[in-house]
Amino acid sequence: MIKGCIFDLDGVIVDTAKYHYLAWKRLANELGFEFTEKDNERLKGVSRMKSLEILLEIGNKKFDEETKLKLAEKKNGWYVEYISKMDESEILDGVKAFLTELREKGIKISLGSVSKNAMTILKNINLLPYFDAVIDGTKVANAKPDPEVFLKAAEELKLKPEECCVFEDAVAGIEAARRANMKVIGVGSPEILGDADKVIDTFKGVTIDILNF
Ligand code: G16
Ligand code: MG
Repeated sequence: MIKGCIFDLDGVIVDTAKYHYLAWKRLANELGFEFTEKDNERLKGVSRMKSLEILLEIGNKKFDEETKLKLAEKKNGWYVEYISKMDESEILDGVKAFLTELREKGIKISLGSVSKNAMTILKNINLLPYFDAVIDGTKVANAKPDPEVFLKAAEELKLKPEECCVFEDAVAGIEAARRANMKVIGVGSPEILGDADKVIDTFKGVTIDILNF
């Protein structure tokens, strides 16, 4: 029986991918190359430094470690500026109603994101009070598909992995949930998220019944 739900942030609760994209594109342009929305798909659910590696590979650029850290910091500065303007209106359809129902029925809720900016976003969109635990990029050493982020969330909720269900929009996240021995529900398209136990396109109309496996 499922006693806890673990939510990815970007692509599940809010669409911050568009802000990551704007910031990465700005960096690419500054370095003298183009970065398309299609290229951006490869960065979803991937850590900041790994994202930079992929971006530089696309632009065919090489830098030493110190410069790479500076570039990542620069991108993050722009990203933080974009997300500072976020508010409740950016919560994706149906998410709030679903979180409310879970709380009413005693299901525990955790965040499971590799973003180091997750807390800022949860505060800006006023969702922090819904979460019993928040595991983000400041608390884990290994990004998805490593299961660390989800295992830590289960631990903080004091639940066994098999009592938890993960909601994820990225392939790397689905793999991480599988490796954590949890149920996983994909949010997005079944063609991309075929390895999930179930796939929904949005949370609109989704009820606690979805947790019956
Ligand atoms: C998110 C995004 C990724 C991003 C990562 C790190 O992960 O999907 O594109 O690179 O966080 O974010 P930051 O640079 O803010 O630390 P998730 O796990 O919320 O999907
Ligand atoms: Mg995501």
